[in-house]
Order: sequence, then structure tokens, then C-alpha cells
Amino acid sequence: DHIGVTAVAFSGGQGKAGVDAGPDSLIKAGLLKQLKDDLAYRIDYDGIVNTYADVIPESDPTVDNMKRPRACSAVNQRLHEQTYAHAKDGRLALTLGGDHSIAIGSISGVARAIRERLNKPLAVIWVDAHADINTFETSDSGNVHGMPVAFLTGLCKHDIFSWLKEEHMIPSSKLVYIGLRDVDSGEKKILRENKIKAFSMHDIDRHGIGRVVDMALEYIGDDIPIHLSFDVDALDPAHAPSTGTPVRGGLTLREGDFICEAVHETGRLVSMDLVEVNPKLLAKEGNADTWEVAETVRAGCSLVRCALGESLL
Ligand code: DIR
Ligand code: MN
Ligand code: MN
Ligand code: MN
Repeated sequence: DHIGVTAVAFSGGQGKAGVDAGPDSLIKAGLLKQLKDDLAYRIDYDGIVNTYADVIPESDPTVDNMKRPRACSAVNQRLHEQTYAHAKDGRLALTLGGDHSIAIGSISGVARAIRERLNKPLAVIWVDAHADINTFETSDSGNVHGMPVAFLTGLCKHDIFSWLKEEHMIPSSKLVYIGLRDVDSGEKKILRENKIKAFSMHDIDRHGIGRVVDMALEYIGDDIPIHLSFDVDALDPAHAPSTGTPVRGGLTLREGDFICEAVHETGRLVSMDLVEVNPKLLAKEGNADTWEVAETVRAGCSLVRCALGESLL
């Protein structure tokens, strides 16, 4: 099996510096080596941690309440072509973030390839403390990392993102959330009005992670490819503290790994994002990692390995 890796050093979808160093920290921790040596994947990685410096404008004032909208659009347009190229040739597209705004590009590129190859939509399992489905109108923060799902489902459209076409999008009926616990009131209204399937931490407490994942996969159906978009802040801050918007009461490490394992077991995983690892938060000067950074990076690596079959006996 063949994995196409894209490292996306981008932080413009939110306000905290350092999340752009996420891919480098994951790769330095040995993630790609583990996939190659321990899990026997062929890795297609050009060795480039993409900064997209050539497409990021010097001046990028807020438009319609969106902060740094031109940078967010340009980075995602490039990333879209990168994941499209991987998925078109049958490689599993693994995208390392970066903030979660990059899911606009990673998912749209794969969705386009899957439509062309199989004439099917792409299902998305979005694991996150947050729903990331604000439109630029409902967002309080103006941060685009709180909006990717709205763009990807076509609930939100903007001229700056005019490259994002209908055939790149995902149907909201094939989207399912796991791990939600900090959803803005405008987002709750969007989830209700569009009847979007969501399993919150409350649902996980009630049914257990096994039932919840079964229900999520059942909801999607057994006939279409799956993208897993994993925001490390879905995990409890005890396990993933170095992230921009930690929220208490999250998934345990095992619950996070279990979700990834169960998606792997379907045999239908075609792409994955691992985002919002920020190795500059709760770090200290110098080289030595704090436990907070080390745990967060380690958790991120574990989630990816589990999605790629590490736990199979
Ligand atoms: C909040 C926080 N809902 C916003 N969102 C995210 O800014 O729209 N934090 N994605 O990770
Ligand atoms: Mn997110
Ligand atoms: Mn989040
Ligand atoms: Mn919030």
C-alpha cells in the first residue's frame, strides 16, 4: 500500500503561532519512518514541509469577518491539487497540519478524485471538540479554522474561495462528527437545520466509544470511501495539551486510537488529516521538550499509526 504525504506548515486559519511547526514535529518524532519500517507502507513524500510562501499575500486584511482569507484560500487551493494528485493515483492522502482550515483543501482534493474515479461522494468522519461549521456570518472569532466544514458542504460560499467547486464538496448527509463538546450557538443551529449527524462527548459517555463508532459507520453506509479528519483537540488536554483551543472533558488516548482503528478496519479509508498539534504551546526555551509537547506529538503519531493499521494482530 502506498501513502501520499503532504506536510502543511500553515497557521493562518487561527491566531496562535506555532501550529505551522506541527508537521515538522510529527515527522521528526519518526511518524513517516514508523509507517515505512513498522507498517510496511510505501511513502510518497517529497521531503518538503510546505509553507506556501509563494502564494501567501503580504497584505491580507479581514474580509466579511474572515481573518487572512486570501492566505487561507491560496494555501488550500494548492493543497487541493496535492491531495487530488495522490488520491487520483490511488495513494492514501495523509495531510499533516497546520490548523484545521487546511481540511478545505485536503478534503476537496480527495472528494474530487473519488468522484472522478468512482462516481461516488466522499464520506467524512470529523473528530474534534469543535464542529468547525461556522459560516463567516455566524463566526464570533473570524478564524477560518472554525469554518472548513461550512465551505466543504457548500453551506458557506465566498468569492475568495471561488476555486472550490460543487464537485469538490461533500454531502452533509455523509458527514459525521465524533467528540464534540464546544459548539457555538450558531453552529448548533446549522447542525440542527441541516440534520447533520453528530456524536458528542455526552453520547460517548452514554453508549461507549465502541457503540458510537459503530453507529457513525452505520450512518455513513458501507459503500463509500472515508476521509478521517482528526483534530488533536478532540483528545482530552491531559493527553494533548499543546493545541490552540484545548477543551476539558475530551477523549482518552485509547478512545482516540480506537476511532482510528475502527476506521482502518473498514478498509475504506482513503485519506486523513491530523491537525492542530502546536509544539510551540506549553514549550520552553531551548531544545528539551516539555511533557506537554512530547505527549501531544506522541498522541498525534499514535492516531495516524492506528488509522493505518498498527493495532492489527
Ligand atoms: C470556535 C473555535 N468555534 C471558532 N473553533 C475551533 O473560532 O469558530 N477551535 N475550531 O479549534
Ligand atoms: Mn478542528
Ligand atoms: Mn478543535
Ligand atoms: Mn468556543
